[in-house]
Amino acid sequence: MAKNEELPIPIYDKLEPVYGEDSQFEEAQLRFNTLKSKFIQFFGQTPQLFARSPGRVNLIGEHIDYEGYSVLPMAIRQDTIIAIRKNETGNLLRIANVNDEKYAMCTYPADPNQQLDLKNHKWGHYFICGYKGFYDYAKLKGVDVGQPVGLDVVVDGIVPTGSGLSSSAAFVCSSTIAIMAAFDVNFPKKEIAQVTCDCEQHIGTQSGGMDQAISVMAKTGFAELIDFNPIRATDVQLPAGGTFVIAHSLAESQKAVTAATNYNNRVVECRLASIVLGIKLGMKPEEAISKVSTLFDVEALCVSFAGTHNSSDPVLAVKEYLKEEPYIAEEIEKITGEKLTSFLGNNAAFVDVIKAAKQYKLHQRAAHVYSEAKRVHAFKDVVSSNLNDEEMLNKLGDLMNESHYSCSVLYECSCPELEELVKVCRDNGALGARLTGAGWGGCAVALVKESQVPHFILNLKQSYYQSRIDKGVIKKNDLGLYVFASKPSSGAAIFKF
Ligand code: NG1
Ligand code: MG
Repeated sequence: MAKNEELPIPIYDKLEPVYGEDSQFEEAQLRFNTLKSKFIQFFGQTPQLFARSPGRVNLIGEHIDYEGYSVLPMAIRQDTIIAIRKNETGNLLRIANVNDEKYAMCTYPADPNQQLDLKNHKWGHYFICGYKGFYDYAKLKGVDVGQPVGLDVVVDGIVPTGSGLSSSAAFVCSSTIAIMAAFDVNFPKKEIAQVTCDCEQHIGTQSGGMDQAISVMAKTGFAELIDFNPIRATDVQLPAGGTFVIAHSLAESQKAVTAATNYNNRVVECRLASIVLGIKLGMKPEEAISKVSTLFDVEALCVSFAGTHNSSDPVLAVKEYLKEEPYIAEEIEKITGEKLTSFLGNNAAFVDVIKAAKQYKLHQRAAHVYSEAKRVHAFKDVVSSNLNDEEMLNKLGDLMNESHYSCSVLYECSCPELEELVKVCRDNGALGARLTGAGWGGCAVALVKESQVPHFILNLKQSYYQSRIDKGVIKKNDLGLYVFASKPSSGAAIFKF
């Protein structure tokens, strides 16, 4: 049997294979009906087909995918669904939303070579990422998809935005898959995972490939260990008796807007840390600059240094060769013998980072990445060990707590609301709790004994959300959108009915 990642995106003629469980099915039916009638209302025709792709919660492995390290997320039930139709006589991409009060229709030219205006962020930009990705990929594969034509599209997304649950990847992946299906092509999942990962970067974040990989390759009932270069997914069966509860801090993290000081800043810090480590460990500066781009690239050097101290821990090299005090640009330039703008300058996102950054915390960022990468494998090892379920759950909780500490203290991607929420989770009996996704706002994920989940959620409502309801930050009736238990859900799909 072909491996899951080698298979194309499944095409269904009914909703049940994806939404077949309990109340989910009815909700899905309602959403698809609304999507279809909105489509007719906007464009006067029925859609040609639908595509869906889910959000995800990352269980462990934060801010290491873009450094080449494996991560361990699971898909959640919340997804983005898209209705699409080719408009052969048109030359516009018309992108509408079922929630047209919040998201007004966006139009773009039907031109795969258009550049996105990143200074003017529009919600439709994510669709264009998928559009550009589709054409780039078709070209790469030598598939003739003809002259560009118009596309009419309606979107319905229920992954909360700015929450670290990857609403962006759900949108980009469902867009790319809808466009592929509209042009009657389908590629293996692992290839679509790579295309969507590359094309989401058009939005301006130099992100890794975790979100798209899990959104495309997820399987009901499993978390996945995602490896990169090349992208692969390995099923991870979670121990019985534990449930992951997702809780929103209510601080919205607008990653596309804060990229230069937050997300891309960390990508640059990791790049600089890896180059400096490479040089300190014996590479010529020109060689390090041209060959090293991730901490993964210099791990072997770090490990061999550690070996001289009877250890295999790359963090030892970090401790030896990267000072704890932040570096200023001039200090790094002295080591590399080249201006930052000269070796990072061909990437517009990096130029923005250099302009905004006053200093670079190379030691802390590298220590986070190497230690977090280890925790991912420890998590996987616990799950496949012969410990009993309870022992496993306790160990997984500990790893999640350690991961949060590292994100918070070394990577500094937490925020006061997330700190409070994680503490509230632990105080209320979570076996472990951590921020999930990029951070700086968004959600926490807590591992809770299954039998305690209802009580746990109730306590969270009391101790975290009630005061925010009183202040009018959220409505009481919306609480279910902000705190919920989640099971591992299925990945992307196409529907033709
Ligand atoms: P979120 O913020 O959940 O979209 C981002 C990146 C991931 C990964 C995590 C941090 C995008 C599309 N995704 O996730 O690749 O780096 O942060 O682990 O930017
Ligand atoms: Mg995202």
